[in-house]
Amino acid sequence: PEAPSVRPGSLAPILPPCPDSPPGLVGRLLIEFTSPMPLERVQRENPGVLLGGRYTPPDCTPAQTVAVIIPFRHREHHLRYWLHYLHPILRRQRLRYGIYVINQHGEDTFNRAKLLNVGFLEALKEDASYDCFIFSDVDLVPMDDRNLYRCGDQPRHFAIAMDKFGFRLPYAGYFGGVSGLSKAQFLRINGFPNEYWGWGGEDDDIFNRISLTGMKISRPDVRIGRYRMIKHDRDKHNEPNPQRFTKIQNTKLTMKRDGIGSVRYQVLEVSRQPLFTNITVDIGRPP
Ligand code: UD2
Ligand code: MN
Repeated sequence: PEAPSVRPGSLAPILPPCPDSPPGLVGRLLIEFTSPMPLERVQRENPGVLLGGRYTPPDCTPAQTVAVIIPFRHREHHLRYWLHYLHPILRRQRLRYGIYVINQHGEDTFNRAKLLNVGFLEALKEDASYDCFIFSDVDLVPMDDRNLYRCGDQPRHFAIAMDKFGFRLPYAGYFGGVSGLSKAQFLRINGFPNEYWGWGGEDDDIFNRISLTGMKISRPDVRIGRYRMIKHDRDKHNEPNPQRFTKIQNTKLTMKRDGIGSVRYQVLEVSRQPLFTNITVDIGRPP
């Protein structure tokens, strides 16, 4: 066999492109949330993950660089399960990726979509080469590693068959849970809305933005897009937003002024942990 080629001026061999269908996937996975999951164990079991939750496959060059963005507050026990299951999956999928936990500071009303906008901007500040953004709830774990966390030529909805919805889509326009947009797709819809405070509606607004800009949602096979959600009660300060029904009627008007172009926030702390980057942010409060 030929010797591996070497880039001029560098000692690193040029690796072949990562395959479209990664070898070594296992398919359906056993996911459970009963045994406790200490962070030290998760760290021990993922030695290949670099500080801040970064990973690059050792044996091939991926086509994309993926930022996984998690909206977060007071869900440390969910995060430990998420990291335990997802790092090995993403590694088997041969992704170059980084994990960003966007932690809402304070106890004002939660705002999931605004946190996701912050994650998009802050991940790009860390590494301008991110070109694919996967937005994931902290409590959702895929049950099949063939559900590839990558971007395509249309926005992708990954969490299409959740245990809590009887492994079916709850409605045709459902876009919640886990979704993925390329950088260009995200900018085309002006990012996500900043004005949905509390639970609900923001995922439907994002769906509207995608439809209104002439894009179509792509989804995995229903046998593959299966998820388990860690059972939980509704958090404090994330009560259902009573304005959500009227707001989602007006996406066409609001999406131009409200989005990634208008998001205001203050980063309070960036901390690179062994398995993820934590970004604590003040996003303000509802008017
Ligand atoms: C559903 C959707 C979710 C979103 C939400 C409405 C599913 C599986 N997911 O989630 O994508 O559209 O409805 O807003 O249907 N979080 C915290 N701390 C908090 C509150 C929320 O970390 O105090 C984060 C966390 O990542 C959580 C996510 O926000 O997974 C969504 O909140 P949820 O899990 O309480 O809402 P759920 O399960 O109804
Ligand atoms: Mn949930």
